[in-house]
Amino acid sequence: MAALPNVLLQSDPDSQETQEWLDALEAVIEQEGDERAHYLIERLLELARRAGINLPYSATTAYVNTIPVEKQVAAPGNYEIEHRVRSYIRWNALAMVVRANKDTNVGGHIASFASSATLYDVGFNWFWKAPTAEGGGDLIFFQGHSAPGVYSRAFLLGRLTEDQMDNFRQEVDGKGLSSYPHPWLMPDFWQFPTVSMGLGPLQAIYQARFMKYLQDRGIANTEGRKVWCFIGDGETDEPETLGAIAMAAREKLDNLIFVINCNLQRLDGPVRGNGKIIQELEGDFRGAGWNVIKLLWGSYWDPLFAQDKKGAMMQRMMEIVDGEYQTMKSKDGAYVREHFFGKYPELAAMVANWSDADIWRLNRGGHDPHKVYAAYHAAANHKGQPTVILAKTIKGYGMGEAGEAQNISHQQKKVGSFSLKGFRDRFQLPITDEDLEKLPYLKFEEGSPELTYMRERRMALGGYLPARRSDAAALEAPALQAFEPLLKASGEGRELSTTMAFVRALNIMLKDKSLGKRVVPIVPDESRTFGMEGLFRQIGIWSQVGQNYTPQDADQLMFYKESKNGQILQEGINEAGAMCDWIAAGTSYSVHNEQMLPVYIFYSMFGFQRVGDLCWAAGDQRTRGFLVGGTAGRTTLNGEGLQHEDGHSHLWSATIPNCVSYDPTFSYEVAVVVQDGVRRMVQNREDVFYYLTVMNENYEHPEMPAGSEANILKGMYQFKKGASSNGPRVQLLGSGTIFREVIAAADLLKNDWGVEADLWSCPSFTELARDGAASARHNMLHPADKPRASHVEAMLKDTRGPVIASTDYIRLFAEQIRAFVPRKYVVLGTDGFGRSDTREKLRHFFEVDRRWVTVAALNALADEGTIKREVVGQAIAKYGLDPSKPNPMTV
Ligand SMILES: Cc1ncc(C[n+]2csc(CCOP(=O)(O)OP(=O)(O)O)c2C)c(N)n1
Ligand SMILES: [Mg+2]
Repeated sequence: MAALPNVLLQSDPDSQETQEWLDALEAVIEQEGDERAHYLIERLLELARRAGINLPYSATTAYVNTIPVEKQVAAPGNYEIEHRVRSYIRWNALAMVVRANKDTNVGGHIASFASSATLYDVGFNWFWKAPTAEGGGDLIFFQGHSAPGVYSRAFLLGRLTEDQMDNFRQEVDGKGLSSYPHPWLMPDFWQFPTVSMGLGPLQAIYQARFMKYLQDRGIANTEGRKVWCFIGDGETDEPETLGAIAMAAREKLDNLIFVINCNLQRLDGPVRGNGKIIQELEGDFRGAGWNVIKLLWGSYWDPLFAQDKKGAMMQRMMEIVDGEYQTMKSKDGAYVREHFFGKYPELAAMVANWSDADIWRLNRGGHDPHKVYAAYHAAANHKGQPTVILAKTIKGYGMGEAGEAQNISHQQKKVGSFSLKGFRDRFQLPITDEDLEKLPYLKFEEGSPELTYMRERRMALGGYLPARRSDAAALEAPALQAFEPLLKASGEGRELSTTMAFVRALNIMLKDKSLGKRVVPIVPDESRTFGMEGLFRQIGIWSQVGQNYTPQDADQLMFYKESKNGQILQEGINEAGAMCDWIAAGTSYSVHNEQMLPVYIFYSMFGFQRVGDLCWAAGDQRTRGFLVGGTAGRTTLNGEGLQHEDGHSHLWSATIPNCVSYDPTFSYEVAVVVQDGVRRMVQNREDVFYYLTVMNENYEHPEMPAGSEANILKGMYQFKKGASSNGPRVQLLGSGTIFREVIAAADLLKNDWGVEADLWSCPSFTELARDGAASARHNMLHPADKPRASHVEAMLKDTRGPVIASTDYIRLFAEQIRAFVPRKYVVLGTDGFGRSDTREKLRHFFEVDRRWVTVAALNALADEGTIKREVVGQAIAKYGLDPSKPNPMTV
């Protein structure tokens, strides 16, 4: 498509007429105000469009500040003091990184915070409320690489010691400061882990919306509280950063402010060297429905704009691409004179009497506290839309030759003495030449105007930030008896799936007096898949606007009910968003001082595998709640095939240290695990979360073997003991629906081969493995003590015969316990790509069904020498297994 003509760049055939129109508009703006002017322009556009004039949509505006000087709200406060404070903060942030790297090689970043110091300072001084008895305070997502700046401020305020500052990134001995925001490592300080780029902004949106949910449901008053999210311009390349911005606008999240630090650089080089990141983002956000505030130029430019009657300077600003803007800031005033002003005579004339130093002083918006204040003020008071502030800054501001606006800025963690001197002089720091090399931390004395000012500002805003709370009141968990229907046998001919069992458990929780209101069911458009549609009517789907239509199924008992105080978060086909809902609800005990219990049920294949990094962030953030992988297992989902059949989510979940996972077979296992999860999370307030896989295969459920609760939770209990005999014997292990094949294999072994089997249900190979590893570690470190037996050993020690496990997951899942099995151990699993077929055929294909378990058991007995090898061949023949069957791994 040919480029559309840019009418503004065409020569003006009738400049007098143009001027008349402009004058008329100017007069309207002056006399009747913005709204009237807006109205008139809209009417003109409407007329033009009706007349068939092609007016291409433009979501971008000129490359200038959105807030004109005359509309700038004046910053209160004492500029000089704030500047001195900020200069100290800048210095300490630099010093802590350089000092940490003198003796160790632990890294750290100087340039990111150097570019955003003012953006943070204005927020800390004037906008960000800390939680108090009256209100929960604002939520701040700090850019991970700017952590040194946040520590530096905390140090000046006496919240951190010099010793801690010197242990930046040295976390192991327990007195260091974490490299990035990590609630796990600094639980009283950081709220949100942000350094996996893109996850901060995505989570910020859902945190903002969850605040509205809490408000609508009458659980917490979140009115007036804001979410401020700091983002790197390079970080906007992440699909997660921009992926949910349309939702933020649709939901009118005016409690959400994105501050994008547009220093034009990422790690390797420019973000959009040949374009303009700010213009691109302006279009993206405005198009999505956000209020966009561009903060490009600092106050020193204002007099030049006032002279720029014909728009030549604006034109020049638009012509230049980011790569060039970056280069200019790595040079000097003379270079800017030549390359920026030199292009047009009228521009050159504007600065003809200026020195190069004057030109160099022309600042960018994000470094001007007055303009930053005005932008924040506008953002904080904007109604009906989220706001994004696009702040133009310089990466490595103040680093001079050591890394100001250079492509190496991001990685620079050493600063030579020449640059240190430059930094000191630029920020007028009281450090002598001799002391410079020692990189002393600067502090304001007790009683000094600066320290007093800093403290007063924070006290006016409720206290220090960042700060993380963790003392929300405990809730009482329902007793196991509350889940009684699930503990009993389902009854002859009454079949149900573990999914149905879980939904019943959920219903029991929802009806619980203390817990019910706190449960947050979350679904990404899969309620019907899991038979949860009954909940729509029962507790409603939350919507800020209620239900402005008659649902198609209004005449049905279980109609699709949206409501303002609905409880379900129906996220649409959006697993990442649903995961963020879950994190927001699961961290509410800290963020809002209100315990909630999120239960997010998803298609297990689209869980950990799809949003694994968010699951990791959830662990870091100490999220509490249930993740439920429905239609789990490689062979249990009838049909669907390769991209749906999960044979490995339990390996993902096992990688997260505070994730407790189970693969239950029977409804009583579900009940025991759920009850204990609730008890641990909301009653004991342990920072763990649960992952349960549930299946949609219907079968009868037996009654819980008496007294098995504790062992179910440990991950292994005796389901049934074989008859006592002196003949060959095996131990059969299994989990999930495949445990039923294992039970059937015990019958085949007995009836066809005279082999007795003891049956062990293993609801959690992962918990078993963790316990085994902990016992082994203990024993190694306490050689003189009586060795501690792992649970697996304790269960199997008085038994006889080889141990065979079969599951619906890949072998590694059950392999986890190999080291703790006291005898020969054989594992069957579903390694290979899934595919669609009947359960029976798939279980045969993956070699995990009763016949394969039987053959594997016989083979293990033959290996032991307990039975003759030929029995194995007889079994293969008897069960019709084809020895030349291809390996499922390869087909
Ligand atoms: C998901 C992810 N990918 C890569 C990185 C490595 N990384 C750290 S900072 C950075 C560049 C950041 O650039 P920008 O977002 O512009 O932030 P700035 O430091 O310029 O403010 C990269 C690639 C990361 N932290 N997370
Ligand atoms: Mg950047």
